[in-house]
Amino acid sequence: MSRDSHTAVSKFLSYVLRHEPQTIGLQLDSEGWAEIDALLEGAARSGRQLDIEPLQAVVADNDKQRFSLSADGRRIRAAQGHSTTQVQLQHVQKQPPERLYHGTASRFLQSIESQGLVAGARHHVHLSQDVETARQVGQRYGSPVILEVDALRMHEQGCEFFQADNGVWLTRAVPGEFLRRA
Ligand code: HQG
Repeated sequence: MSRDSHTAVSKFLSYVLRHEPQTIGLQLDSEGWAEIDALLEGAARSGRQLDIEPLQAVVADNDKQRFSLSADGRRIRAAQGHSTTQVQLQHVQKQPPERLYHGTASRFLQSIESQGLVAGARHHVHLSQDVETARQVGQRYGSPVILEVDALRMHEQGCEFFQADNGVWLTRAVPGEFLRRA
């Protein structure tokens, strides 16, 4: 599969598995799982020809392991990043490392200084284990800025942290007192 069509399939899967499953008449369970047959049928009904092989190739090769298959191979879900209220993924709670990182754009800094990090449309704030990953996340929105999060101290004060199947760290919000420029 060409890189372009790989990206197109990945974007389509993100759209229906994280945000708008109803646009193809797809039902996700509360853990985010969809029947692959129903997804392919829903895609076809909506005029999008998607076959099982490219779908499996995107799951296997995805640069960020965005999608997982169930053990029986019949269901698929997005690892994280949901905004649809159909899903309340029970991520495994975990003690975070001392520091985590958040990449953002300089134009958001003023607002982040006054409100801390908020989840926005997604269910969680996304944090990275290393500075380089955070930089890649931040540069999607403009000139990147890296914020360091006192994750362990937050955790010790009762904030829950989760790690998604693909290693991304998640928490509900990060108050300003736990943030500094890296
Ligand atoms: C910013 C991609 C103003 C926040 C990436 C971010 C990641 C605030 C933007 C994953 C704010 C939200 C998530 C505040 C936070 N005021 N701006 N108080 N608090 N923000 O895309 O973390 O390709 O929803 O800094 O690689 O950028 O989708 O979150 O810039 O892993 O798999 O509001 O999405 O992965 O943007 O990215 P997003 P994110 P995928």
